[in-house]
Amino acid sequence: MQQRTEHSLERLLPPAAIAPQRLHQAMRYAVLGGGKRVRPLLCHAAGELTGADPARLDIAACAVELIHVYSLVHDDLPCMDDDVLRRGKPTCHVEFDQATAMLAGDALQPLAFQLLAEHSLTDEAQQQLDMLRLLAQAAGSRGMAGGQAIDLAAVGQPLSLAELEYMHIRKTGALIRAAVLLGALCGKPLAEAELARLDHYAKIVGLLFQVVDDILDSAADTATLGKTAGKDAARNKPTYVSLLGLAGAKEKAAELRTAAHAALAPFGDAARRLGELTNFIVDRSF
Ligand code: GRG
Repeated sequence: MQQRTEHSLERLLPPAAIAPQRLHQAMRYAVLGGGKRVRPLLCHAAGELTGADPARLDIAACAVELIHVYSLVHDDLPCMDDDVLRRGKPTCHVEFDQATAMLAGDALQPLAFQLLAEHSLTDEAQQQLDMLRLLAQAAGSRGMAGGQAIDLAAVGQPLSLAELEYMHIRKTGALIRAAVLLGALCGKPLAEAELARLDHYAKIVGLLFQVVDDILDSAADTATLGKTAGKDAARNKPTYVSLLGLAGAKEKAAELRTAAHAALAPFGDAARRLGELTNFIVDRSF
């Protein structure tokens, strides 16, 4: 499935030979050939739940991934996290230059919405509008961008667990939630209670992803992560590990895994892929 996403992204990104070449090269450099593609995988798995057409899911999955990559490119800039390594290769502004990296992120973001607007992704027109709104909200000031603002303001500040959670629900969780919901919306409409249950799962898995990311950042090395390890501790950034300890963070991840599976249980076998992905996310850290 990662291969499938890679091919779709390759096809949907502007060709490097078309002007402005350097900008298109930077966009392709940032997006292609790396990353775990967790969000596209979640999108496809959620689409399985509602019987969605995989070709439609490809588009929704790529839209979410483009927003994710834009956030990584901007996050790595010197004015934010100032990092030189991402997905095992030099960050976009190191490989190109800061202005090009900024523009690459700026161009990836609207491309995501263009994809959602110009492809038919569901038989229900209202569901397609819901998808556009959900992705916009997830990326915006009350979602990922807002979470990033809270994160930047928190460096060196003692945060409580509740405050840390508030930040991560937005910074990382919002887009992961959008990946799940967009995938589900590509298929047959879910009953209100089912959609609420899937949304509950999506919120849990978003948080779970961040707890695991904190565990990995504290425990794995740079070569394994493909990005600079131990940065959170070095910058005195609050994390689940700094607040709960490594064992406490692992316990939290285990609790969230159980809650995620409980949310999926009533869907039965239709949610099997989502269950497997939940385990994949957690098992990266154990
Ligand atoms: C610049 C608006 C703006 C937002 C940036 C998500 C984010 C906000 C920054 C990324 C920094 C970071 C390391 C966040 C922790 C969790 C996270 C999103 C990790 C990266 O996602 P993965 O592990 O990366 O899915 P790959 O490379 O596998 O796609």
